[in-house]
Amino acid sequence: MTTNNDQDHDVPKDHPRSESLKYRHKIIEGMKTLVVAEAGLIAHGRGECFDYMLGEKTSMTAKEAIKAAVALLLTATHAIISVNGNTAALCPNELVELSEIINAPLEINLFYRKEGRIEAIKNLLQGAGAKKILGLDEQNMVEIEELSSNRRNVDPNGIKIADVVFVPLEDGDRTEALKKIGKKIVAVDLNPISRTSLWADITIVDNIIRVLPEMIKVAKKLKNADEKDLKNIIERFDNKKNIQLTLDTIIKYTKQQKKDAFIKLRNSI
Ligand code: PTJ
Repeated sequence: MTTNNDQDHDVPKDHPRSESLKYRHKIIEGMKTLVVAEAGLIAHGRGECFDYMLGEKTSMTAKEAIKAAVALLLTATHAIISVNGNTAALCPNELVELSEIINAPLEINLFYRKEGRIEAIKNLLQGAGAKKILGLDEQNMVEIEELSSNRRNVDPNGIKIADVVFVPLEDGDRTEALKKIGKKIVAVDLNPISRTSLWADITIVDNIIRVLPEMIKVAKKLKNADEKDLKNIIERFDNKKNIQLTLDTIIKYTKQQKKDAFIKLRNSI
């Protein structure tokens, strides 16, 4: 019998949910090293719940959103990737790789400020190969007045001057505030009806652990595409319609589960 009594977070490979547990433990380890805020554990659990309802896979609608998001980031004058604790803990290598391919700097921007967190995330990103990280010099931050949370302090060479901001796992008020000051927002949020999802220009409803590798793949393909073709991709994308189709996917999947769940259980006894 496999146990995890020692709490060392080694996940048995044959565990039916080993993939999900692996990421859960990354979040827990991240909290111990200050990368992740305590509330980040709750945010992750909320995400897991929505992921279940999407069948824990990237939908066609998410793929459409990813393509449009990459096109928007590639055509931006100043694109920036905003990094919080959960995203850094889950996929530091992918953040660095995407940042290099699309030429968009990483800026650490936290909702929950706590002594040592910025340093911990900086070290993690540098360990993953990041050469340049913005949002480190707390003395030289500027404020976004429209925003009351800690996230209002931004780097004068990053989010402040960006025309397109990529905000994985966001809390709603910042997306709204950034939109109000004219930024275009690309969001990743497993909750299709969060305020972030509804306010963003392009909402990718999928798990960040699947989104970043897919964005990297698409970015490699689109990097040398004509500007005209990239603009066409952006223009053809309709975020509202995409979110509605995603909700249809969730409804369809849940209905299917209603039929299948107990059959699976019966067959495995
Ligand atoms: O590191 P900090 O201090 O900047 O804080 C980061 C968190 C995520 C704790 C903070 O931004 C927060 O509290 O966010 P919320 O308001 O809980 O929103 C997070 C959203 O991300 C929720 O809608 C979740 O469903 C979603 N989410 C959680 N995990 C994932 C996710 N979306 C995509 N991929 C995930 N792995």
